Amino acid sequence: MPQVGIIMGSDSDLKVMSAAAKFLEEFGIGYEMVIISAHRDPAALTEWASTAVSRGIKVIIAGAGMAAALPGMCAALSVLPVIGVPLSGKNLQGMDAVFSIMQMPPGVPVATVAIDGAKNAAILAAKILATADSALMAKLEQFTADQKAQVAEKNARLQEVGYERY
Ligand code: RP5
Repeated sequence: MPQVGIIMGSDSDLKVMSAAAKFLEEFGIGYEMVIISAHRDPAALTEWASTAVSRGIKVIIAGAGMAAALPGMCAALSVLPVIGVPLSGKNLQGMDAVFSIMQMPPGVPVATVAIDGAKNAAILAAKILATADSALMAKLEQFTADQKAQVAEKNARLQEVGYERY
């Protein structure tokens, strides 16, 4: 049963957004993934976002580039938490999308991750789901501990071999 809805404005967004799907798969979190454009097909977006709750979706991850209306419109059309992923790849390297997605009016929040930060969007979605899922919380605690161990390993190697041989 999908708990996360991953939506993007174009197939040109897919390469970056696939990092979100990959993380959710690693964590055993069901998701659906769709390409729907807010500007090119607003009716399809309205249908998808306004029925997300009834499909069992709990968090929406929305990636878009350029004018990037998609995350904001998902937040307008659904009460679900929306995580926006500003995408680069066009002329302004994602600065256009990041400002668009961040600047939501009061009352309609979108949590915005870094430009092309699809993996972090999935981690944040997992953290939201984990507040009501203790098994998932335990997996995230392990994930955090693993990351910490990796940094310690890197530092130990640096101390051992020095920066030139690292
Ligand atoms: C946005 O416009 C999409 O999210 C995409 O990042 C960008 C350009 O889309 P394409 O022209 O590549 O289809 O709506």
